[in-house]
Amino acid sequence: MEEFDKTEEPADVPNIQKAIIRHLSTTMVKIPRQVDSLATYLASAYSVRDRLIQKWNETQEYHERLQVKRVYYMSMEFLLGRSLDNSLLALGLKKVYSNCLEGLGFNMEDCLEEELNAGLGNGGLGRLAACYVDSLATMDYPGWGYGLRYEYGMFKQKIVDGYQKEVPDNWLADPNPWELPRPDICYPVRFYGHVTNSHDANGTERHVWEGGQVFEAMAYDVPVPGYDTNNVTNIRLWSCKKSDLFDLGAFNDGHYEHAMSSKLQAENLTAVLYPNDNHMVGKELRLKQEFLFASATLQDIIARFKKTGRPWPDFPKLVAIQLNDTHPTLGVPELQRLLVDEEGLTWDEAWDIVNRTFSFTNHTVLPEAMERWPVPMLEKILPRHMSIIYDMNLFFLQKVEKKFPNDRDLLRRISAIEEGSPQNVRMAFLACIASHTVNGVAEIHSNIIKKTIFRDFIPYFGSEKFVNKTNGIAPRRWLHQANPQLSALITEVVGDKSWIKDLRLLKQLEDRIGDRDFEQRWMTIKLDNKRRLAAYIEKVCQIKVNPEAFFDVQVKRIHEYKRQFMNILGVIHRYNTLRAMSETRRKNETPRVVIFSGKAASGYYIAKLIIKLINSVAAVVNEDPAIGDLLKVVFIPDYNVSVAEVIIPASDISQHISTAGTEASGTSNMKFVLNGGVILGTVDGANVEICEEIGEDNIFNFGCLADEVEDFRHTQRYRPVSIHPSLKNVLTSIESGTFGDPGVFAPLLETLRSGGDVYLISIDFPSYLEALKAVDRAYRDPNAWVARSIRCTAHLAKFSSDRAIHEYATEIWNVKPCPVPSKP
Ligand code: DL6
Repeated sequence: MEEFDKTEEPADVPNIQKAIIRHLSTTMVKIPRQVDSLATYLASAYSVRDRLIQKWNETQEYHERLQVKRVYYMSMEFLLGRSLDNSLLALGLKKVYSNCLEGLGFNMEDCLEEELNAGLGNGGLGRLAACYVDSLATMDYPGWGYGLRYEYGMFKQKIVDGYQKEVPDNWLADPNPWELPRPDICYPVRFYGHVTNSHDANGTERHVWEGGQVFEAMAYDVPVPGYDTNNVTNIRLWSCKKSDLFDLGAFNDGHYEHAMSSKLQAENLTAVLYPNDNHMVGKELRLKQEFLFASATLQDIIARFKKTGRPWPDFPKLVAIQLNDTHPTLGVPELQRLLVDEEGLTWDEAWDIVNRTFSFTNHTVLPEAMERWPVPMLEKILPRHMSIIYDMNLFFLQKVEKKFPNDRDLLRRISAIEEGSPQNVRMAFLACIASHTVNGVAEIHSNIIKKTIFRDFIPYFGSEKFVNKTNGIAPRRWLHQANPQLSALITEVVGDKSWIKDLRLLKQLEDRIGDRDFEQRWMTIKLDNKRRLAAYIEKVCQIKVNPEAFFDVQVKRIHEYKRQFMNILGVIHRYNTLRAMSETRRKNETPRVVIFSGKAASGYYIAKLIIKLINSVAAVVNEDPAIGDLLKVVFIPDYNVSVAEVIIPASDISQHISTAGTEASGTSNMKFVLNGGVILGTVDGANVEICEEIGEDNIFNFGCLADEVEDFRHTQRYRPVSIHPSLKNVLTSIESGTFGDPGVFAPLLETLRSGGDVYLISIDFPSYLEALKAVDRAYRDPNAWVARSIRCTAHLAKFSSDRAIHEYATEIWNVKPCPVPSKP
C-alpha cells in the first residue's frame, strides 16, 4: 500500500535537502565529516520548525485580526513526548523527508530516535493536555496551552537490583528545536511582601501589594501543528528568570555568592516537575510554581485582551480559561486582583468576569490528591491573594446563607476555608465557586463527584453546572504515528486518510470481520508490532521473549489504587499453577509474556516495593527451565510517551484494574483498544463507556462495583474477611522466600492485612483469576479473537480527543473553529 503524502512537489526534495544542509552547517556548525544522526535529526527538526513558525505566525495574526474568542488551557503538565515524527505527519511531509534523509545517507528511524522526550508531566493528566492541544489545532479551534517549562521533567527511571532509582531528566541537554524563547515576553511575579489598604478620592478601597521578592517569568513558545490544516497553535511555557541577573551592589561588595543566589533561587522555581501523580505535596516551592504559572498566564492574557481595545465586559467574549485540575486555581484570585487592584474595576465587575471566564476539570476523587494549602503559608507568600480568597468565600457563603438560612453545617461543609489547625484552602472548592462549569472526565467519575466532593454545591448552583466530558486521545499520535502499518490498512479500507480526523469512519472495519484474508493481515500487523516490542525488550532488559506468545500488558503510574500488586499476585498464581501441572498438560498452555512499565513517585515506598516484587518474580520465573516460554515477566524501565508508542500497539490484552470508583477515567485503556487490543478491566473510569461502545462480549470485566466499595471497605477494615485460598497460597509463596528475602515484601503484604486492604485486592482477587481464565479460553479461538480485536478498533470513535474538544468548545467554552485560509 502506497503511503501517501500530500502537498510536496517532487521538486521540493532538493529544497528540503538544501534546508537540512544549511541547518547542519549554520545552526549545528558541522562540517560534512562531523555529521551524525543527532546533528541530522536536529537539522531536520530546525527545517521543519521554520515551516511551523511561518504557519504559527499566520495563525496568530489571522486570529488576532478577526478578534476570535480563544480558549486557554491552563495545565501545570504537558506530556508532549517527541515532536519530529508528529510534525512531519501533520504537515504531510514524512515520506518526502524520509527520501531526503536517505539521499543524504541517513535513515529516518535513526534520526527520530535521537530526539529526547519532552516529559513535562506525570501521566494521564499531562498527556491529556497534549492530546487536547493536538485536537484544538487539528480542528482549527483558536486556543492555546499554557504551562511551565521545567528544566528537568519527569525523572528517568533505572532499575537497579530490582529497585527503582530516579535519575534527573535533563531533557534540555541537546538543543531543543521545538521551543522558541521569547525574551521580549516577560512578566514580573511577586512573592511575600505586604498589602497597604487605603481609600482613593472617591472613597473606594485600594490595595497595594508591595515589597517581597519579584521574579520574572519568561515565555517559551512551542508550536503545535494541526493535522492537515494550516493552523498551528501554541503552548506557552513559562520559565522563571530574574531580570537583574546579579544584585550589583552585592557583586561590587565582593559578595559573589550572595549575588548569584537570587538568580539561582529564581531559576529554581521552574527547575523541576514534582513527580507526584494523584498525590498532593504541600511544599512551598510547589505553591510558588503554581503562582508563577498563574500570574504570568493571566498577565499575558490580559495584555493580549487590552490590545483589542475592547471594554472589560467583553473579556469573557474573547477569553475562555480551562483549569486542568486545581493546580492552576491561583489564576482565579490573580485575575480578580489584576482587574480590581491594577485595572481599577469594582469587585463585582471583576467577579462577574472571573465567573464567566473560568471552567474547571476535576481529575480525581482520591483524598490524598486534593489540593489544600495551609492558610498561614498562603498568607505569607501571597498576602493579597489570601485576603481575596477570604472575600470570595465570604460573599459566596453569604449568598448560600440567603438561600438556605440557618444551616451552619452546610456553610461549614461548603466553605473554601476548611477549619482546622491550621486552616486550609480547599482549592477544588475555590475552583468550583469561581467557575461557570465543572466537569468530570468520564460518566462514572462525573456522577461520583456529584455525589461526593461537590454534593453540597448542587442545591445552590443546580446540577447543570456539573457536567461530564469523557476524556479522549489523539488518533494522530496513538494510531497513525504509533502504528503505521495498522494506519495504512485502515486507510485502505476507508479509501483515504479522512478517518484520521473522523474516527467514526472506523465503523467500516466491521464489514471486514469474517474476511479471512483481511483478518490474517490484521493479525500479522499485531505480530509485527509484537516483534518490534520484543526487540525493544531484548535491547533494554536483556530478556528474550517469544513474539508469538500472548502479550499481557499493564503500563501506567505505579499506584496502589491501580493495583499492579494484584496483577503480580495473579502472575505468581499462574506460575504456581504451571509448576504444579504435568508436562503433558503444560504443553497445551499458551505461552505468555506479562509486561509491566511505569514509575512510582520517588517518595512512595509501597509503590516502589511493588516494582521490586515484580522484578523479583521476573528474576525467578524467567530463569525457571520448567516454565520456559510459557511465562515470562518483564518490567520495562523508564515508561514515557515514546516507550508507550512501542508497547501499546503490541498488546493482546491490557489490564485496567483499579478498584472501582478510584480511576477517574484512564486514557491508556482507549489507546490499547484503538490499536485492536482487548482489555481486562474493572467497572471503573472510561472502561465503562468503552464497554458500552464495543459491547460486553469484547471486554473482560470483573470485580466489585463502585457502589459496593464503601460497604466492602467498611467490612474489611473492621472485620477482615477471610483471605481466599488462592490468595493465601500466593502470599505463602512470597513469605516462604520463593522470590527472595520475604522480609523485604512484608510491608507490602501488610497492606492487605492490618493495612485494611483499602484497595480491596482480597475481595476482587477470586473474580480477577476467573477473568484471567476467561481471557485464556477466549484466546484459544483465534477467529473469535481477531473479530473481537477488529471490533475494538471499529467502535472507538467516541474516545477521540476531537470529540472531547468539540464538546468542550460547544458546551463549555463557546469557541468556534477558525481555519486559516491557504495562501493563493
Ligand atoms: O483525566 C486524565 C487523568 C485520568 O485519566 C486518570 O484516571 C486520573 O487519575 C488523572 N488524574 C490525575 C489527578 N492529578 N492530580 N492531582 O492525574 O487524570
